[in-house]
Amino acid sequence: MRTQVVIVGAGPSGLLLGQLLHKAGVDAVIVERQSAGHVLSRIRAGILEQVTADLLDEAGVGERMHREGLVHNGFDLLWHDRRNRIDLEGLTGGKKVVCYGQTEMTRDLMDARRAAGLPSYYSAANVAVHDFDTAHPHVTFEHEGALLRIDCDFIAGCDGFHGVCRASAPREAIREFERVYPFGWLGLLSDTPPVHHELIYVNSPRGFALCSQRSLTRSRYYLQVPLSDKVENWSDQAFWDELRLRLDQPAREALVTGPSLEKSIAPLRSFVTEPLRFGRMFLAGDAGHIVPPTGAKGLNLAASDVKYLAGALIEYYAERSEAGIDSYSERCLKRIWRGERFSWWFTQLMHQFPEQGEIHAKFQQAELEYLLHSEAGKRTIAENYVGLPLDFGD
Ligand code: FAS
Ligand code: PHB
Repeated sequence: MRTQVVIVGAGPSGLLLGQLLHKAGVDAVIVERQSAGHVLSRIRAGILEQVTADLLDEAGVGERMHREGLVHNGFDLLWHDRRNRIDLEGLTGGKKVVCYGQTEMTRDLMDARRAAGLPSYYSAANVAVHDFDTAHPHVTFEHEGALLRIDCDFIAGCDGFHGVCRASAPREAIREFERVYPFGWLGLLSDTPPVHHELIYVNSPRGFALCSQRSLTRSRYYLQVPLSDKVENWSDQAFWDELRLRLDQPAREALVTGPSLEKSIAPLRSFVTEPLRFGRMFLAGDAGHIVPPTGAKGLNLAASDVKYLAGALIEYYAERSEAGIDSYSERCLKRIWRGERFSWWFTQLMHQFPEQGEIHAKFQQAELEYLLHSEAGKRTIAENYVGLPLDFGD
């Protein structure tokens, strides 16, 4: 079998890349380790930057996001029992974010791919990438008992943090930068109305909390928990009780609790791979980088990688130019490092770090007091949260 691009991974990165390439007449096959149902069962990101929302429109899958997504003009930062609204729209000259779950975005992309009859292999086992340092790469995998091989021009490694593509890059050609945080996020999804019409990020002495949402009837909450914690240690009641202790009185009164639809603990890390290109194999999304979700950047950085990669591959086939391919890694990494920096900084600002001693709490207090009493301070939060322009700093 032969195609132009093999995309490894059917998460948002792989599916969005497949859709953008299809719209431009570039053939691609997606090879995914899990079943489609398993991919859709993951509960992950919830906030889309305008760049990501625009990409969904460009891919022809933005209709339900516009119908069901919730446009947010700001969010609250709760600290010392005081709400401080970050007016995203006012501080960034009109920019906003869209609250639309990653699961729904993935579903929209899967539906579009299926409707177009595009080739995807789910439940593919032992996926391996070969000869990407030559002009004739190929991918092998087992599917329904058969060993398959797909020859291609390019391989897009959209297979996430635990994927095979980054792991297959020559060790001497790769640099990895990592910081692991000494806590995780315990997330709970419930069919209850959100506690507030916008998100509430909480810096509480008991730990970070986040009140987010998926719709007007479905909420997503997070609590900072020790890395040693286990989700089975947390009954729904224990979760709601701890969340209440971290909220202010108006939120406690507004909180509607209910049974969890999903509950899980996600570890937090900052991670970047350099470069993102190895011959004819490219890494995009979580395959190349990970951020702590505090800044809502993970999915959005994946989307900008895909925008650059789709543009480079389309340019190659349309103009036989390798300019976009040659600049792919450098262009992505500039934006990735800005997203990594903001995600790390906002995580440091909003979480408890007891192991860093009392002085860290004092620095945090001084920084929050400055930021929340300064127009410039709030603007720096707002312009990073809505997403810096793609050509920022060019
Ligand atoms: P993904 O990991 O989503 O997808 C990779 C795909 O590749 C998966 O379907 C996987 O099964 C497949 N794959 C892996 N190995 C393979 C192989 N060998 N062969 C074939 N396929 C293979 N971001 C936010 O902005 N906000 C959040 O709140 C947030 N919460 C998160 C919680 C968790 C637990 C995790 C892990 C991430 C979270 N993220 C969050 C980040 C997340 O949204 C990612 O940024 C997003 O999923 C990136 O999408 P992909 O790059 O497609 O990677
Ligand atoms: C979410 O809704 O899952 C979410 C929102 C904002 C974040 C992280 C997660 O910063």
